[in-house]
Amino acid sequence: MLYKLRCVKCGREYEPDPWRIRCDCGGLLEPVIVRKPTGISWTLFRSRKLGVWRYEELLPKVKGRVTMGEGGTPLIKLKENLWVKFEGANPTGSFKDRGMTVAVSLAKGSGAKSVICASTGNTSASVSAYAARAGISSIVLLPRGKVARGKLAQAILHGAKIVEVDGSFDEALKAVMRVAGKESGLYPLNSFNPWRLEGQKTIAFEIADEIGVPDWVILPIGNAGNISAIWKGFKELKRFGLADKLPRMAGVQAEGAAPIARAFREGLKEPEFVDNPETVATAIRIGRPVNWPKALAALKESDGWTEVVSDEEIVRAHRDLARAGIGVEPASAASLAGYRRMVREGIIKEGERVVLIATGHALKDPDFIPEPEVVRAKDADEAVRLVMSL
Ligand code: AN7
Repeated sequence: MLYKLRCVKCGREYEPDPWRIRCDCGGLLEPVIVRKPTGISWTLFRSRKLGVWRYEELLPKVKGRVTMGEGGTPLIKLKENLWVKFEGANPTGSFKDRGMTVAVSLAKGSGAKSVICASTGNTSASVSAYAARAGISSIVLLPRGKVARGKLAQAILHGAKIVEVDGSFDEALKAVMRVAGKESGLYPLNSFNPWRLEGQKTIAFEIADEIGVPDWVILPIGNAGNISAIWKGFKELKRFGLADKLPRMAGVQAEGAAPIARAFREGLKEPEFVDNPETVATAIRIGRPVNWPKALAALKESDGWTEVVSDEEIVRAHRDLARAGIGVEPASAASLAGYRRMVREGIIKEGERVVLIATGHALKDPDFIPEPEVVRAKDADEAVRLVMSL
């Protein structure tokens, strides 16, 4: 057996089981690889097609893969020592696909009647697409009026059953935690599902494969799954002799939804949750991040850092990335906004190599894109005159 499941709260261990999502004590579970898989090397990985399953020895065994070639996303160089990992290039336009290929494969192989999630949008887009691909139905719970248009469109397009909940994502997630499980046959795909995070750790593998381990990895934090997944990926590389160092992890949150960033900065043992989270970056409009124990551990273990950025800083970073050719959604722009603060504050030192995770595509949130300044022409002649005058 590749894995055992260990509770991050009480340490209790379980046999790996796709339906075993939480510890009996309520704590989060972490899939721990028991021993180094035989034969793994960069040479072996590189002999395979790019993407999540290139690293199959470090992932759960599944009966049949539900896959659309997720992962293998571009690492775009912005300038010397600064890269953007463009997760918008995944099949549904966000990093969530890396997790869903693993978790939906497990759900399908273990008799789930349906898959279910609460979502600020991207999880629901990915869940509904991967469920459709697997031929199982999906149920998505969304905070009413707070999901970006592109993401809602995806859930509709792929045929999810949609439940809108008054209140924030946190309220919707509460409902999922209550209803999901083996009894109902509803398989939960939020990031408290540890198997999903196994897929997301491949972001670390791809970065290390392409440029080696950087000094810093900076990403937005919402429900706080991704930061712990990426950190776990780097730790496994080091443990198995595939890397000789670890990066420092930096998490960025928006002013109106920053419980983890504040807890880390103030050295609190537990975050103070936010009841009415607010930010233009709706993806990370989350006040009670369920993975907070894993995220605080990743920040602490990696000698990491957190930043709290304003919506204005997010807007500016979003525009500047776009003007560099990289279209991301607002939450993803938080990475650049956080990087800028870290440089100003002297946290990132001259010559340090930094990777920003751009978690989702600009097309996810078309309403966030400013109104165009247009000139209008009634026919080709006038259009030609206008073009020449631009
Ligand atoms: C673009 O879709 O929580 O810290 O329900 O869509 O792992 O939660 C989305 C989160 C960052 C935060 N960037 O990641 C959901 C959801 C984008 C996101 C995050 C999300 P986590």
